[in-house]
Amino acid sequence: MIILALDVYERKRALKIAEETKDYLWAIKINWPLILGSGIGIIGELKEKTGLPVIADLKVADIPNTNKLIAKKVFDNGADYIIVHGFVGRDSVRAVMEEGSTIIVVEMSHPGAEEFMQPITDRLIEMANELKPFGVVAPGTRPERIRYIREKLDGDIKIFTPGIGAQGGKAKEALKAGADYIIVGRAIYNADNPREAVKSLWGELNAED
Ligand code: 3DU
Repeated sequence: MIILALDVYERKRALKIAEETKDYLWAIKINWPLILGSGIGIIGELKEKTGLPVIADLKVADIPNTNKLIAKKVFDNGADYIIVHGFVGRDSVRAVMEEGSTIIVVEMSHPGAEEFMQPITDRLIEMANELKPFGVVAPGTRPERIRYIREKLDGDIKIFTPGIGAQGGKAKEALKAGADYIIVGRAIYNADNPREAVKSLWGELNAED
């Protein structure tokens, strides 16, 4: 249930951290920093090295045709899931879903998300319930919002929560509030020993209360 947000630029560093941490991960999430730094081929390399699913967190937010072109390229390169913004509307989201397994952002974890996103979260949840993506992204920094989103969201849609660790969110609280997967970046990849960092988080999550 732990997903590593592998936000480094360098291919070698990314592959090393992925290999060191893979035993404790459900998937690896990559974002623009790694794709811009190492190229789209990093998806296949990560999959080959770790055997884990790769989530392409590109937060695609464009017109349907451009969204589709981006999603197709990402899935052709081996990604298992893609993350898309919902606020661009159903047609743009559908265009991505036609290409492969999709995760829709319904609320972000940073303070600024309260400005424009939180006011439309209800409508994004409604859209998710209608389109039935694999999952949604909810803020790991706000357990009360995870609980709220879990209540309104169809039971078979998974909840992914970034914001754990460096942004202040607590893994156990997020899971208790209804998250299915927690996303952790800096707290693992910037640790002196990423393997120990993820192992200790895994141990904490699997310990009896
Ligand atoms: O803060 P961290 O270093 O643990 O990284 C969090 C990752 O999750 C990072 O890739 C960021 O772009 C992504 N993310 C959020 O942090 C918050 C969101 O609402 C959505 C994605």
